[in-house]
Amino acid sequence: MRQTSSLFALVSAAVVSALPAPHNEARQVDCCAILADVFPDKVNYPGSSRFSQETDAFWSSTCSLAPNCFFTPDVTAEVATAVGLLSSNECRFSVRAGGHHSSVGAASNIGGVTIALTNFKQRDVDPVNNIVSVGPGNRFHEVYAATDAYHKVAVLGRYAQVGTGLLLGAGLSYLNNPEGLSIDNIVAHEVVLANGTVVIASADSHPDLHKALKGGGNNFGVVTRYDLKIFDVPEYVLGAMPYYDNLTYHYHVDAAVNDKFTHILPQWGFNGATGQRESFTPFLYLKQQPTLPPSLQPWVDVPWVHNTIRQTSVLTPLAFENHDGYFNGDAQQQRTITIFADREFFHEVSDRFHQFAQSWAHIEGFYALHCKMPITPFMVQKSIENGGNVLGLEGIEEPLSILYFGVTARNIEDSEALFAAHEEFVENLRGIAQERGLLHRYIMWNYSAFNQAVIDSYGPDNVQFLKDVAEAYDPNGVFQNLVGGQKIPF
Ligand SMILES: Cc1cc2nc3c(=O)[nH]c(=O)nc-3n(C[C@H](O)[C@H](O)[C@H](O)COP(=O)(O)OP(=O)(O)OC[C@H]3O[C@@H](n4cnc5c(N)ncnc54)[C@H](O)[C@@H]3O)c2cc1C
Ligand SMILES: *[C@@H]1O[C@H](CO)[C@@H](O)[C@H](O)[C@H]1NC(C)=O
Ligand SMILES: *[C@@H]1O[C@H](CO)[C@@H](O)[C@H](O)[C@H]1NC(C)=O
Ligand SMILES: CC(=O)N[C@H]1CO[C@H](CO)[C@@H](O)[C@@H]1O
Repeated sequence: MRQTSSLFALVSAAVVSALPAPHNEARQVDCCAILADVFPDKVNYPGSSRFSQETDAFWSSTCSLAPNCFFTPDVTAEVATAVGLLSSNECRFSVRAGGHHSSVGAASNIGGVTIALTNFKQRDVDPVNNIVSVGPGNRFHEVYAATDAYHKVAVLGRYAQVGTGLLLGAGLSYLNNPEGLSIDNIVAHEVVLANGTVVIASADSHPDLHKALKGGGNNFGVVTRYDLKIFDVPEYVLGAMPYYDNLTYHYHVDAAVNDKFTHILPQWGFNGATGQRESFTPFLYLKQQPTLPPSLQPWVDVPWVHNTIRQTSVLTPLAFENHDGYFNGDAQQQRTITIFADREFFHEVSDRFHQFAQSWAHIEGFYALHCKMPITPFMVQKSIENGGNVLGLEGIEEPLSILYFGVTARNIEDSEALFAAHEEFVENLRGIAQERGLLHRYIMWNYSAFNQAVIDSYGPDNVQFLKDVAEAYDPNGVFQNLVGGQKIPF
């Protein structure tokens, strides 16, 4: 098990308070043993190879923590039995899909049970009704591969190894400009509720729960299947190009709005070991074109070192290309704020982040990553057409930009000071954005840190709606009190 002893020392007071309180400790209930009685082969203790495998499945070393056991169910009925037992015994537990959230305590815990959904590999394509049914244990490259076979694609994350937890928070995807966020393209969720009941949540069945899950994260149950819309795709133009703020601004206010076949992810990185800025900007065009479309042309008119532009009709290779250079096991912190796209502020943010990154270059394995990603009024309109979500973005009249900031350190010992400085940096930027009237309250769940108030950022009406749904489906507050991560502010 990696670095467990140092981790205990480094989990700060703030982090501990974000983890649920150990309800049953006084009663000495052995929650792993309760599960092992029923599922002797599916409860994995420290020392077993499966325990190590599940520990290594977390992207950030700060998130793997030290549960007493990993429970590795194969089918929904087993999740249902287990959740019923964990709830009734007041056991702390966590739910982990792909393990790529960087928020400590979101998908594991210390001394409790972590349900690892690794074995839920269903990916059934229904090309007639244009649905793919996806088990939560899939990584996105597996889902891309399943639909590539039919020349279809779902509104998924862009990186090969990222997991389906993305489908509970928001979901930035290649298809955002024409189809909206990932959460808005889910037609049904199969959910295990706190009392072990299994329900299908869709527009026709438990629509309130269905809507609450579109942004509500792990607050309502364990999702054991997602039915996702899939779309026909012709050949794409895709590849990767350098990062330029002016072009990024142009993308937000022009290409993303006026040419919905585009998708661009402008990424700016700083490598501490080389002191070099690096940029890698995946882009694609969702329409067959003999030549590069005008909306992408500016990105090849600037100087670039290497590009991989090609025509293709499959997306799996792009998901791997994007993921190149990302691996599990470093200490990671991600933070995010949302602003209205602004050319001058875009430059300023990049300059300030570069200065910040330079000041941490001495730390082993240091890497800093920054992205600016649009949410356009059309995307919000799509959400409304598809039944709505709980993010509270309705009414925006100009493109928003999700500003992502991530820092990486090789050693967990370096992370405390780095993460604190990173927080200060992002909070300072938030203050500047607010002063200039550029701040939007939204905090995207998937790029948030544990102490960013994500659900509060959805606005009071959505918070009230989520409270009502949580009270209806989980009256004892199991997912509020026993499961960590971003909680509803009760
Ligand atoms: C390299 C990298 C690339 C990324 N790229 C993108 C991107 O292109 N677009 C984007 O939008 N985001 C992206 N993200 C962010 C990503 O959306 C989040 O990290 C997301 O939480 C990943 O889901 P996961 O299943 O891998 O994580 P996990 O840590 O396993 O899960 C995240 C959270 O969801 C909960 N959860 C997961 N599955 C279930 C379930 N079935 N039932 C109940 N609760 C559940 C967990 O309890 C946890 O709180 C990226 C992150 C990384 C590290
Ligand atoms: C960005 O655009 C602005 C306004 O058009 C221009 O003044 C500036 O020189 C551009 N910067 C770069 C680096 O191209
Ligand atoms: C389980 O919880 C749901 C939602 O609160 C409720 O409708 C259902 O009746 C409960 N089932 C049992 C067996 O208690
Ligand atoms: C899309 C999305 O946000 N997915 C995940 C993002 O992170 C949260 C917080 O842990 C998860 O619960 C979401 O499932």
